[in-house]
Amino acid sequence: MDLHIDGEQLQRDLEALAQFGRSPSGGWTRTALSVADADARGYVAHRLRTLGLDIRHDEVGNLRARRPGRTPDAPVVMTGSHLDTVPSGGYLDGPLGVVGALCAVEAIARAKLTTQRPIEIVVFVGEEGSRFPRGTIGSAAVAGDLPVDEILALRDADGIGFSEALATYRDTGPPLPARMAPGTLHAFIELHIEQGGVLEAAGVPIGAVTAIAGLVQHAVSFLGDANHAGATPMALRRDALCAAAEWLLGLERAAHEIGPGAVATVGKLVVSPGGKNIIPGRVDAICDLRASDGALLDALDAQVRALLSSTRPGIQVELRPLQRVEPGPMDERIVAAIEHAAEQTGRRSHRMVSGAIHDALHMAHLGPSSMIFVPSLAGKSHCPEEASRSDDLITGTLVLAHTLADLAGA
Ligand code: HGY
Ligand code: MN
Ligand code: MN
Repeated sequence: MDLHIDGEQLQRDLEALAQFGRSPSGGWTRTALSVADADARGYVAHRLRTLGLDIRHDEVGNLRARRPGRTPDAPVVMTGSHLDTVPSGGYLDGPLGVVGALCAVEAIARAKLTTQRPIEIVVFVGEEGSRFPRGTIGSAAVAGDLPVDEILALRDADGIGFSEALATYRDTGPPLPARMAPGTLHAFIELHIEQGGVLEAAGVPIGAVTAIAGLVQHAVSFLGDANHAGATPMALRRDALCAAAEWLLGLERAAHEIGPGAVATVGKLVVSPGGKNIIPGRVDAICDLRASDGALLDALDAQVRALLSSTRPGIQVELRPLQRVEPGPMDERIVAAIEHAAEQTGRRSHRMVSGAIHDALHMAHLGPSSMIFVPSLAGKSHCPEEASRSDDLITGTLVLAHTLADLAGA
């Protein structure tokens, strides 16, 4: 099959999306259902229209655009990713999977290929969890892992409801049901940057993802006693920040000791009342635990809780579970299709596990799924330095096009 990716169009699309949500502190901050997110999604909708696709939105704001197949109601081959970012994140995490899907379908159309099955591009809402208490919102809704009414009831830190914020998307007309019926998905493939350094170190341009690590996130609060920083003797203090610090270092030690593939992070921590001459009375933190194996994730979670129960005297602790997504395998048939597509383009590929979580993890609960990774320069991601070689971006998109054409029965 002779498919060709318009690399300049791919670059133009990435640059167009990068106009939305630039952060004054560097990088991009495009939170779910923000104006910047809506503007980026509007650009993608415009590009989907130029492809002549049938565009719909669903109940939770996912954008769905379908290219019909010769057998219209055959189970669909889906591809896509997200547009929202972490605070001061990069411009490729998410957008590459959306723009790559656009350019891959464009290449299939340019080659005048019809396919047995429909191909559908999806833009998932709220993958990063930067605004609402959890992430992978759109894909969890499509896969039926999270009820729609629970999503619509989510509230952000300012108390704004998800259903209220949906208005920012300015969608018109009746929405599709978010949940896809079992048996309607033939395959799901997500193109994504690796967000690690394995492919770059191996000098291989394509990763075929065999499994995705799972995630547990908790909100943890330490309640001590705010008091005068100068007049309060050390023996009389109930310093919430020192208690949190002891827990944090215990968390780090636990992740090291539990074994490879287990990682723990506290990226968000708020000290209150926050005066430089006040003993911290309260600390609110969010811990993020990951492991590629369910038992490892359980062991890490148990350690986090055990450490909290041995917090220093005089400090009260509260733990509020935010999210748990089980680690999961990808589908061998889809992984093999990605490897075959890479071969067809004359490229090597490398089988690997994803340490980052992705929408594909939920889609795998609905039907056979996998991911195509492209190398991240210096393994950096979730930061302004996130970057990849443009040749690799084009290669990943070309492999996606071949995989879609193959699985959709071109
Ligand atoms: O956190 C993650 O792994 C993903 O980037 N949301
Ligand atoms: Mn991310
Ligand atoms: Mn992502």
